Amino acid sequence: MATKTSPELELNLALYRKLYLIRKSEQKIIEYYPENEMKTPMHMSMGQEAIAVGVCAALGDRGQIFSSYRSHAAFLARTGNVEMFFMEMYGRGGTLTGGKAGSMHLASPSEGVLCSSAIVGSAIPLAAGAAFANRYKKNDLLACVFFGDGALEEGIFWETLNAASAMKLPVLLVCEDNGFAVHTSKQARHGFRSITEIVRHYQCHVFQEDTTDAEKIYQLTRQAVTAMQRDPRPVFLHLQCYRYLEHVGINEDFDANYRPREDYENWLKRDAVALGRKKLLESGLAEADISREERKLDEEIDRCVQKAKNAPFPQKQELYHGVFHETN
Ligand SMILES: Cc1ncc(C[n+]2csc(CCOP(=O)(O)OP(=O)(O)O)c2C)c(N)n1
Ligand SMILES: [Mg+2]
Repeated sequence: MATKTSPELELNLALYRKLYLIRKSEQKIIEYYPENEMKTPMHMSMGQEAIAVGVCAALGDRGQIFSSYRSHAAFLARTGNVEMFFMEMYGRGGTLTGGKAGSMHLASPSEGVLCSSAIVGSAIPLAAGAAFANRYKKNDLLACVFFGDGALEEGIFWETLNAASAMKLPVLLVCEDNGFAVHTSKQARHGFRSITEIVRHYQCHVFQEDTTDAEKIYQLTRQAVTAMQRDPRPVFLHLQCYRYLEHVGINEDFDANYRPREDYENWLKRDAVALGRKKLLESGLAEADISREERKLDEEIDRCVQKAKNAPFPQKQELYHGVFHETN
């Protein structure tokens, strides 16, 4: 293990483990998806991992996460449950969602992920509702929702921001701004210059950052939570990122001509996983120690992939279970 330890090194190691876990899990998906055994559309988090990792680490066990269909990073950052992750990718049973969640509806409420939803913006009011319930029950949970820049065009974002500001709901609204909704840039879609300029007019806290450093996002989220607790109001956390792969699927898409490969190459220079590793080396952790951590995670991912591939499919009678309200 680490020769020198400090709280800062411990934090960076914990963040790096999650960054590595998410990146490698998605690389496994890329490796195995062509076998056509994972029957779920894939909206990959690759390139955006630092946001979920930093935010979820800052919220810790108190975090109640809501997410979109691009939820791999949020799910793994909050739960670390690689086994359930691959069971769902392979549509197997043995999880709460019984293989029906796939990639787009990952949820494990007992581990802090309350829902992921494929409808753009639809998880935003649910998180505000959870914040309302938390305040009513006087518990110390922290409701937090991740959504893309496309959700800023949805009425439900503005309605929730308005209601949550008026009701002073302690909810974290985290915008993962990768600049695109499918293939359309935000410049072509947004009738405003700056989202944070507008949101600042609401009675909420606004934080923003353009970084791939999970530690910086962690610190910013801690500041946001402190602000929210001192002065209960929603937080709008606006974070820049870049999606490495196509909107849906496992491939690159620079030949689709809606964004240049140079943008990707520039973002890659500050890749979150590489940066996390570099920071560990700089803080004195030996290469061999980092590699040992990585091997452990690789083995865990391999074990979970094989377990999922060999697991039985759910029984036919499970098909509608949990889909419709059951009265008896
Ligand atoms: C209400 C709704 N409208 C349209 C769609 C189709 N759709 C799926 S993803 C997407 C783009 C969303 O972009 P963004 O919110 O920026 O998220 P990103 O994919 O970039 O993470 C759209 C329009 C949808 N799923 N839900
Ligand atoms: Mg987007």
